[in-house]
Formats: sequence, structure tokens, C-alpha cells
Amino acid sequence: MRQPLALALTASIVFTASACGVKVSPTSGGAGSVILTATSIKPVQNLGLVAGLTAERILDGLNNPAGLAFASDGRLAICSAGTGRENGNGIVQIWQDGSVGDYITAFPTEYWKVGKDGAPDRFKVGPLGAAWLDDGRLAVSNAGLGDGAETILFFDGSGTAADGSASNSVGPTSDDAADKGEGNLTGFSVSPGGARIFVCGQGADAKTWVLTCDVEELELATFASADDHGIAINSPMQTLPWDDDTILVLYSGAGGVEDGLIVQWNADGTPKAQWTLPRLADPMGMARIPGTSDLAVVDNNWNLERVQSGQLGRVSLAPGGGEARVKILAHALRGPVSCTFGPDGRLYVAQLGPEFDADKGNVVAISGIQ
Ligand SMILES: [Ca+2]
Ligand SMILES: [Ca+2]
Repeated sequence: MRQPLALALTASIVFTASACGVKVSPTSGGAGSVILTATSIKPVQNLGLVAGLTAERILDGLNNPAGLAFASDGRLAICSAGTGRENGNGIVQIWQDGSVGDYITAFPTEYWKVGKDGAPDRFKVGPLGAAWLDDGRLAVSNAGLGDGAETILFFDGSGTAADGSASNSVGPTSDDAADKGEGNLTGFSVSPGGARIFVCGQGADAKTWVLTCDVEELELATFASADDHGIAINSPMQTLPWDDDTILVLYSGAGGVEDGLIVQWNADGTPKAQWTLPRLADPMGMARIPGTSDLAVVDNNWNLERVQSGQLGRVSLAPGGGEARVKILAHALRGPVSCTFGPDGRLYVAQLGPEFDADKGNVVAISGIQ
């Protein structure tokens, strides 16, 4: 994931320190102001980190946190489903240097699985992914809409979801009656040069798409289908431009099954290489380790009943594909969903926490990965 310097600030962020707890208020007011309130850094529970790595919990109380995206000025956008079980309160918050504030509010939300026979609905979904563009806009998936209706929203500054300019949606692309179109849009990245966004879709199991969105025309279109090329592993989760001509995509495969895969796609949507990921069950987040050709990959170890212990792996890709080398750097993460490196060199990881749908998610920052 992402972005060069010269980001035009479209929102004024105002810090006003007061006695304890640093309450912040906008001095100029008006649309586009973001109120940031200082938060306390907390020690993390044991994440099972290998020697040499340390972690801090920078934010908690999040409901099902998802995508993370750093702007070049150090602002971190954090997508989550909104607190509690009410609908329509999906949110993107901004965190910077220990302070946090609401950036875009009132996203539609839905539940991934609707409970039957009196069982509660499970896994609230709001905005799932985001990316900052060179011109300062923030692109966010409106993933609380249904499959086939989801769009990418583009924002010039802070506000509500209704203020965003929407792309088109992508409907069914197969004859499968279960194919409602693309949804759960997640795993954003920006192409080299910034003209396009890449994003992972989830349509029917018979048809898996990586999509691309033109950031000027706001045109969302299919880019690469694993199924069209005999790749049976589904659930693309994260995109990552790898060089000028190719893009890596991380696939988590079936829940709880050790079948994760990274596919390198050419610009024409044909696969160039692929790597299996031994020891990782459901990898969902991936970021390039700065200054290296290795990847940090977080393994959610997905289960729809409970949050399971997840992992952080360092992944090395052998030329031409095959089995990736995976070194486990942490074995007791709490349902990690996504990760990205900050300008401080730390790996920021969104975790579901001890329980999903319960405002118990958090973001941790892990130091020492080199
Ligand atoms: Ca959705
Ligand atoms: Ca899997």
C-alpha cells in the first residue's frame, strides 16, 4: 500500500491541549474540521512476539476494525463497523501521534451472516478498506451495502458517507444463481502513478475477482479472476503493487484451512507466479517490509463463532513461485485483519480483539520488524 509526498490537506486538524486527557476542539470550525482527542497508549496483552519485537496498543474500543491506510503526512485512517449493534454507524477514524477523531461517519452497515432460529446476526460490516490518493482524497469501500450494490466512495475531506462521490457497483459476472455481484470490497492499494485503485471483491465462490477503480472516472471494473485461470483458492483479501508491471494478491482460502496463497498478476490480468503459504491458515493482511523484498502477513485464523489466536509471519517469495518461506514472528495475535507499515517503521495491525461484534477490537503497533 501506498502514497508519495505532497498530500494536499483537505481537512484542518486542530490540537488544543488542556489539563489532563488533552481535549481537542476545532478553532476555525466549519466543514472539514476534524476533532482529535488524545488517547493513552496501553500495553498489549501477550501477542507471542519473537525476541526483538515489541508492541503497543494505540487504540481500542473498536467494533470489528478492518482496513488501515496511512497518508504521507502520518494520518492513519482506520475503518470499522461502528460501536454497538445499531446499524448505519460505520466509521472511518483518523489517528495521528496518539490522538484520534471521527473523519467519515454514518456508513451503512450490515451483518455478514443473518441469524436463524433466534440466533443473533453475526459479524457487523461497515467500511472495510481505504486508501489515500495523491490529491488528498480518501477512497473507502461502502461495504455495508449488499453484494452487487457496493461502491467505492471518494471524499475530499471529513463528513458523512453521504458526502462521498460513488463509483459504480459490479453486479454478477457468472451464471451461478448464488452470484449476487461483488461485495466485501477490501484490501485497497494504489497503483504506481496513482491512477487506479486495486481492491479485492467477494462474489460467488465460483467466481473470485480482483477489481480496479479509475480514480478520475470513478469507474470500478473487474481486473483478474483466479477462477478463470484454474486457481481454486478463493477469498482475495489484500492487493499490493509489487513492481511497475505486477501486483501481488493475498488469498485466504477456506476458513480455518491452511490453504493461503499469494498470486502475482500481470497488468493484463493473467497470473505470473503463485506461492503457497505454509503454516498460515487464513492470511488477510499483507504489507511489504520497508527496504526488503519480504512481506509481513497477518493470519486471522477465521472462525464465525469466535475470535481465534492468529499469527504474524514474515514471508519470503522465491523467484518464479512455489512454496513461500514463512517465519512466524507472533503466534498469539487476537484475530488480526489487516496491517500496514507506518512512517515510523512500525507495523500497525487491526485486530478483532477477544470478541467480535463487541467493541473490543484494537490497533497495535509492532516495533522491530526489519
Ligand atoms: Ca456488503
Ligand atoms: Ca484458509
